[in-house]
Amino acid sequence: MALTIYGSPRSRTMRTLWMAEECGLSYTHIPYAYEDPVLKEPAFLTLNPAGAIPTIDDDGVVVAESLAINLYLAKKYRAQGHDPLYPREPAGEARTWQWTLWAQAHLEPWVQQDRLLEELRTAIAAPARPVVAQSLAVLERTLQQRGWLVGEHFSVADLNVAGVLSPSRARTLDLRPFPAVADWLARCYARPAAVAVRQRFANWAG
Ligand SMILES: N[C@@H](CCC(=O)N[C@@H](CS)C(=O)NCC(=O)O)C(=O)O
Repeated sequence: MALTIYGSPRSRTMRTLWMAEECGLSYTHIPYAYEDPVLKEPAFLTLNPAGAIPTIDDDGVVVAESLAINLYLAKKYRAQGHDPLYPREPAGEARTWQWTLWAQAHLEPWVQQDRLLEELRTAIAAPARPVVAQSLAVLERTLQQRGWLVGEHFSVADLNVAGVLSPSRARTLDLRPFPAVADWLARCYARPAAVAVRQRFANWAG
């Protein structure tokens, strides 16, 4: 098994590093930063035509888009055994996609910290607040009913949504009206794999 993960931990690649840790995978890490010109060179564009990180190459299977990568890794490497990260049944799988696509469509655009969007973010900060609150309320209602998003234990659905709602992003939000979200987020980030990977890359400057 030869897995290569491209992308700086100070980017969405952190989610993929977290998933690799959850799966207990060993990998080669090529920590390109998002502004590295190499991302727009032909060799990298062959891997990912969007010229973005994270991107992985798993024995020739090249996948981009952080949340798609995580679904792939969870399905391939942790769909079996105790507390699988990927559900075995179509219903659980559908709910996993549901949460993943929801996070990408309804959460990420409003909480992302893309430097290129700095000015725009400042301009939309006030109008974005109620939209974020609306999405957090969706999550709150769900997590008041259940401990984890899909099934009875932590899964890729939790990782993908918590990855979008990373601690640095969550710090910018007022989570007091959303205690179940705050509790769930704390449980996600207290997982040994989350703690380990965040500690490993805590002082990453790239
Ligand atoms: N939706 C994509 C976004 C990928 C993305 O925009 N990555 C940033 C770094 S976090 C990047 O590589 N930016 C450089 C660029 O797009 O030119 C994902 O979740 O992977």
